[in-house]
Amino acid sequence: MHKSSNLRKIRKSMEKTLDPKRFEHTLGVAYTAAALAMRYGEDMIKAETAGMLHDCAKCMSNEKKIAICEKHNININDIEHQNPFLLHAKVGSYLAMQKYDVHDSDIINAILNHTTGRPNMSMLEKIIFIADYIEPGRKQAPNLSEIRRLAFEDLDEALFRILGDTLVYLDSVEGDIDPMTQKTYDFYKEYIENKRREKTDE
Ligand code: DGI
Ligand code: FE
Ligand code: FE
Repeated sequence: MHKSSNLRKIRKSMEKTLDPKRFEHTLGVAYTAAALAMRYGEDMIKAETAGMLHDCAKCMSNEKKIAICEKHNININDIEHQNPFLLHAKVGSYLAMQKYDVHDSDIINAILNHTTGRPNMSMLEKIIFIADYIEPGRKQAPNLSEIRRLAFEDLDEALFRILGDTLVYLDSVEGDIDPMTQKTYDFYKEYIENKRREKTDE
């Protein structure tokens, strides 16, 4: 199947399975991801596909997400047990393969890691992680206009700002921190420090 014809089908499925607000957000992420792909020379169709599918499991009950994980041997950690909404990324990546016929591992990883991130993300994974945070429909986060600008100037700086602001937010609401969220922050803290140092040494 041609990549872009699958994309049209996926868009229709998302319109049916997501609630209207989540569908609006999804379109925002898909188009923002495509714009970032233009900026950074990444495959636009891949970016749009990953954006279109990233929250495909978001409007499913917690019971159903847990049932899918148990049925298909997808590991659920303690934090995910306590905060089952986190599972929408793992379940979403599974559905992307099984239900939406997407087999590109970079797209699957971008869906899988879109909530917590992971150390050493690919360009596409960073694009989806960032697009999710900055898409035009997002309103609550602090520093949004600065991060939106930064996203088109330096992807890693934008990523690091989002990771830091997310930890501050989770601390303020006393949310449990997934070990992967912390690992991702620690990795990019060191990564950014090295990158900034290299820049000033030039
Ligand atoms: O699905 P979306 O709302 O579009 O976005 P998302 O999948 O990035 O989820 C965003 C929420 O996830 C946001 O409120 C921060 C939260 N989050 C990210 N990492 C963690 C986390 N929540 C908990 N409890 N623990 C984490 O490690
Ligand atoms: Fe999400
Ligand atoms: Fe999202």
